[in-house]
Amino acid sequence: MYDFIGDIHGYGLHLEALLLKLGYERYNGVYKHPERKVFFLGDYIDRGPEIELTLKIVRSMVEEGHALAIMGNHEYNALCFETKHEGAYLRPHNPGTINQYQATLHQFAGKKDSYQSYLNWFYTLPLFYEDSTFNAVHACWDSKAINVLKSALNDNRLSHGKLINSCQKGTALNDAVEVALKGKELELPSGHHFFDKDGKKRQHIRFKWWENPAGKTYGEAAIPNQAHLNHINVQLDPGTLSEVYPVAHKPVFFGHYWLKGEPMIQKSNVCCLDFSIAKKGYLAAYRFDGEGLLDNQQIVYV
Ligand SMILES: [Mn+2]
Repeated sequence: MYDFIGDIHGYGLHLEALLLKLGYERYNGVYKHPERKVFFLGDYIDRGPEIELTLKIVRSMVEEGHALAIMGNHEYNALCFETKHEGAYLRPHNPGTINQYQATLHQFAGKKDSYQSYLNWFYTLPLFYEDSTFNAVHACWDSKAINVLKSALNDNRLSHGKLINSCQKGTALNDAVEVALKGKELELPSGHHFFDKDGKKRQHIRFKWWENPAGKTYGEAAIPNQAHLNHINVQLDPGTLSEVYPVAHKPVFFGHYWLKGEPMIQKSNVCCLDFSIAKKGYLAAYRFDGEGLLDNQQIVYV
């Protein structure tokens, strides 16, 4: 069965420590386990000090059949940053996007060929994965978005052409990629905003898509929690309420949300494994044996 691992963000030495803790051993440069495989949930690059090591470990495990890996928004953003269409980059090169990508650009400076081979590899990463016992996606499992991706993509993967299409705002494919890789957001009532972990002004909150936000405050619905928004009640336009991941569904695994504190599951079938290794937090894994009800005892972290 699978050991799910959340956002690594270039913390390759922590990844090695976590793999050893999970009982994987390195043979001929590749980590493997006699009975188990890793399922990597995306966001391998950016921020941390060992991005190349991280990519090397993940890719070699996938290529030798010891792991599966899906795409995170950072790999998607990297492809968009590096791809030109009609004279412009799909992801504009401005101080904000360069800043987010800085560690990767810096660590691969002078290693263009090696980085290009990883960019090519990013195209092989599916945007989501559906198994008979679990669902996995980088940020948000929403059946409408997943169905759009299923019908638009070949084998749930992007091609060069689909990457270009996926950047066209207002299309179903763009919406679906945004939801699956970056999660769902709620707009704050006019006049309200906050500053995120990078000091960026935000007028939308990321919210817990596995709970109904109706009847909550923005602070309660937000992930991670935003206590300063606890006095404002969520206002939803009728009809805009997106689905809530049903309690009776098979477990869903994802990362993306920069959770704080000791790693734990969110609900018995909802497991976010991003515990902010890139913000002095933890790199977390869930040892999954096919159970329908998840259990905090199965979480391992460094
Ligand atoms: Mn992410």
